[in-house]
Amino acid sequence: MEKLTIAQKIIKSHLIEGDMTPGGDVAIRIDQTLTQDATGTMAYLEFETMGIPRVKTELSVAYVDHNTLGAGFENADDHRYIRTVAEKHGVRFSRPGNGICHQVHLERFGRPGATLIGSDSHTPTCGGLGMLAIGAGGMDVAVAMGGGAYHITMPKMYRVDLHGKLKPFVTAKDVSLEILRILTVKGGVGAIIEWGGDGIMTLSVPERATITNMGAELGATTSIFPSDEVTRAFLRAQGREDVYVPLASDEGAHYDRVIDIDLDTLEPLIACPHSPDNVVTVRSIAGKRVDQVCVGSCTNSSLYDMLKVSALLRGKRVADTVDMSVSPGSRQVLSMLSSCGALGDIIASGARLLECACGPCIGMGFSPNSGGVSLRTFNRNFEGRSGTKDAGVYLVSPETAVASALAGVITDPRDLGDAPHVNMPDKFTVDDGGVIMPPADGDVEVLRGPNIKEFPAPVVFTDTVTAQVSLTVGDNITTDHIMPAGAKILPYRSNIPYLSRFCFSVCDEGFAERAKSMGQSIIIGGANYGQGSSREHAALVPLYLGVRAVIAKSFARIHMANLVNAGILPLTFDDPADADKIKVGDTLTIENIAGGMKSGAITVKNERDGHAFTVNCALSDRQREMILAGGLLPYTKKAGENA
Ligand code: MIC
Ligand code: SF4
Repeated sequence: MEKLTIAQKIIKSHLIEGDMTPGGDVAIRIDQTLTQDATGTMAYLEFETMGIPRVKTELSVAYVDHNTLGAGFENADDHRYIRTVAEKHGVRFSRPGNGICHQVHLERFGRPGATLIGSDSHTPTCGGLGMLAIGAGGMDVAVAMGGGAYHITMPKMYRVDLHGKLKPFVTAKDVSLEILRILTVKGGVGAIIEWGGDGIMTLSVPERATITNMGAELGATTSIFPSDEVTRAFLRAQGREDVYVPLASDEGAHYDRVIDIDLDTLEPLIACPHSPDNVVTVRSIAGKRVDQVCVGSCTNSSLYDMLKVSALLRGKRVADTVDMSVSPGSRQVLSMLSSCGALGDIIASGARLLECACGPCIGMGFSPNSGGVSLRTFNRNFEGRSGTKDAGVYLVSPETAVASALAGVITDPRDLGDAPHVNMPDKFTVDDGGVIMPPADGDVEVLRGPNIKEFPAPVVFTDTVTAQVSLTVGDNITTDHIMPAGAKILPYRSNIPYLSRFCFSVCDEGFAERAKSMGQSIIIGGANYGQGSSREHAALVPLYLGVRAVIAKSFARIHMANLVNAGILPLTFDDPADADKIKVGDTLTIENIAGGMKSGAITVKNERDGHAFTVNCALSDRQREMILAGGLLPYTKKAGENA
């Protein structure tokens, strides 16, 4: 009999079409979806165009956790739109303040063996309880809510085996940083990472979720742990043991790569600016001044993390020169911290309590001072993401965060003496009052504010495109470069024309105007173009600005899918050296697009010097048709008409 990995088993049990050979296109049935508010407005606008009265999934949840500052009417209007559209179509609505989507989903909704897609790149957090949880663009989530299949390129399987047990003050976050050090931010592209080995029995579900969460930073399709007695205990404590099923890979299952990590020899680690894989030991940079420390985010905001933080802060004060914030991941975490008294220790230490939301992680407040050094328990430290362009953001464990906040300089937490022992409750306090259930009849008026604008009209491809190059960029361009977030811009996620002014503003202030004046244009990118967030705005905004194709050395998975969904042609250089020969303002002719997409190779000519080069087009049949139709929405409409 065929020996399967955990992910292969879940894919097989949800397979609608395709063959499971790595690199092939597979379509899978989706059991659950999640959206958050920064990508959700778009996803529901897209869902509405499909004309489907009620979602067809087992469960769909709309969270509000990103845009919670409410500096103007925009956030409140968008929340009201999401609440009403969710109620109308049978989606549960997790109110602002109820918590970060991934933390709440892990606590209350995720289940082993099921499939989840979410319009957020950290959706793999639920892989911590044996779920196949994948980040996707809003359009893909809209299609899944409507009962459509989710298409992915069948990934390779990697396995990471953990051995032994973590030493005091060394944490699951350090495991995440270690694997980033080994694999880098490109190392997981095209792969699903399964975690195993005897060491995983020592890790609780929230710790496992810290690890699967940061698999997003490796570029992996997702990451997954087995579902075992640890999973069962977590679900029981959440009052949800009924959804438990055991899940393990078959003995002898094939992995394309196996990595071993010895937990006993790991040390506290830190990712230095401006990339999560820029990892060194905390010890090696200890003593550096720290201006700000932030604890929270979907990576490290569980009750377990917060109890450790509180125990380490007990009876101590944050250094005078440090501004420290703590954002618990969910209302459940916050209320349990408060009822056991641990919250008091955090408050007494001088740390500032922020609401249960993404907050500083996405630059929604708490931006560091000019040139500041900020230590964060988060998952991304891309340039400018904190809201302060010249700040240096470092990623650490909660333990390292507290040790450094107390000392005012980067400090190895092992210098604190004895590690705190925290007792986890056998039962979490369950109160799902923060999640509004949709009425059965869907008789709800959807309320839209003036901030909600139309999304860009699709463009159908002609066989030859001649356009100027509007931008050339290097490797590892993130979606935070393409379409920045932060307190000033994030409220406009449902207003593509306004957002477009800020496209690529982090690296090239003149891009938006230039692209617009060119009418239609082409972007030249490096390797791993579009890593990071799942925001489809990083494709919709360039589409609005007239970008027809992106030619890169390689693409990150979700962004490439978003480009195709938006009807922008993603092409890769056959010879990466050709990228360096192209300048902004050059006119490129892309010939025989329909035929080239089929054969997989297209010829591009640079009209400036006559240089012709080959680009590859690795698209599935379905994706090719999508491009020719002008993207996923017109394609879905057409498919519906032909059905
Ligand atoms: C992020 O961490 O970058 C975000 C904000 O959660 C994004 C989604 C978004 O841009 O709205 C993500 O990771 O997908
Ligand atoms: Fe929110 Fe940050 Fe997690 Fe993204 S990475 S979902 S912004 S907490």
